[in-house]
Amino acid sequence: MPPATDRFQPPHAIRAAFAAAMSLMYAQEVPQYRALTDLVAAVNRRVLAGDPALAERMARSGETARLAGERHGAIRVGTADELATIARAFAVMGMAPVGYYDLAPAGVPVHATAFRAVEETALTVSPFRVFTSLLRLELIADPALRAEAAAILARRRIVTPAALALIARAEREGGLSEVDAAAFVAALLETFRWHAHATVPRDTYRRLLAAHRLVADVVSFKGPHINHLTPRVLDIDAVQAEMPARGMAAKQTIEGPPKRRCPVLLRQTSFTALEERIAFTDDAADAAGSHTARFGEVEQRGVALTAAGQARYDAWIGNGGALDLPDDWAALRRQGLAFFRYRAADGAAAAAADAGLEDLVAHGQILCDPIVYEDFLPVSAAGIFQSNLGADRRVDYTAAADRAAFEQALGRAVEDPLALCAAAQRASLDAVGRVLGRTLSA
Ligand code: OOG
Ligand code: NI
Repeated sequence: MPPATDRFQPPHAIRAAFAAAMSLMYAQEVPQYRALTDLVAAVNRRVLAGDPALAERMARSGETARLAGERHGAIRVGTADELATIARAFAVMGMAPVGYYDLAPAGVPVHATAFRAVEETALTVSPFRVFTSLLRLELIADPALRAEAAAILARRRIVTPAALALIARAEREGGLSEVDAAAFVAALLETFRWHAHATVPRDTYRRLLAAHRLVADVVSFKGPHINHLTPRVLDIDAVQAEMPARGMAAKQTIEGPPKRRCPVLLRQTSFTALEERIAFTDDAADAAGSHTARFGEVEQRGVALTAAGQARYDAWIGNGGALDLPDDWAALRRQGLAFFRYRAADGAAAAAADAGLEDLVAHGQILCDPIVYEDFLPVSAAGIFQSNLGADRRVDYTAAADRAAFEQALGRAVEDPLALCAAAQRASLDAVGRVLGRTLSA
């Protein structure tokens, strides 16, 4: 008998297959998405060809392999039950909730997490992430509308019975066979499909829309349609500049840190949401209404910052001025502002026994590469939401963040992004230490 796990498809392979299936579906649904991924592929080829050092570093860290298929997407769910179910579905694919994002201060009545792989090797197989927002119904001011929205949401089932059965089997048996995994991917895809038929009459939609465009988007449809899939680009300024020539209306500004030689965190831009024909339940003919929800986005990822580095970024977001972060890999590393992955150079075992980490790095015995930021930025996410919801009217929410309620809905605590990066850096140092026969600290 083979060991039990050999019967199962690795979760990371299921995630990769799911990401590919989502990408295919979205390209069929939204042709502009294909135009965007074509542009990104062209820019990435150009950047790698023109920067051999970057190409080498990315190949070494496994980033080149994942780059072509790298995507993040976003969905918005309506209830605690829906969030819990989605969390179970993503767990089958090795995706855990990482981080808590409160969007209420930015006028968006949701809080969110990002489901993604957490281990380095798993991220290399597939870094696919889904930014998942939960509607905060309590932020709908009108109690009657709030109750109506809750009742509408209570009636729908966003995951098919077939997908639910396979989730339960994976939980019960510890995984899915290859055949079951393929069936699971196909069944789960249905949850994120676009439906041109709203589940509500026109007047209900209008009232939900008046409360907040996002409320209408979450409540009026059969399920949480994927609202964008974002490829990763190595030069976002190039994409921003070239989008119009390819027929895409780029958002005014790029979210996130300024352009730098040494990219940090995450920079994002998007093209505005499409106006799509939809039909209400009381429409005599099909597709008499319209709805804007789905858009296109690109992102450029840089190094993950430590708490100290993040504090400087947050200060810049809060106060403006100049971003107080050295634009130099060595300085970022030595000042403890960013996370790095260390590895021993070939032949490093023969290194002098009493040299410290910095000596060994300086002498090329130990090499280091920036650890990619795998998460999201709340202010940027708010900017992406806003540019796609339309800035017709600004809603102000005074409610405080409610991480406890979010985690209760989720059925577990979210993982801490900083702790994950610190652990990755630590593990790399430990591995180098084993090669060199000593203990190293950053
Ligand atoms: C999610 C917006 C956030 C990002 O990349 O920051 C996001 C949404 O519009 O549902 O995807
Ligand atoms: Ni996004």
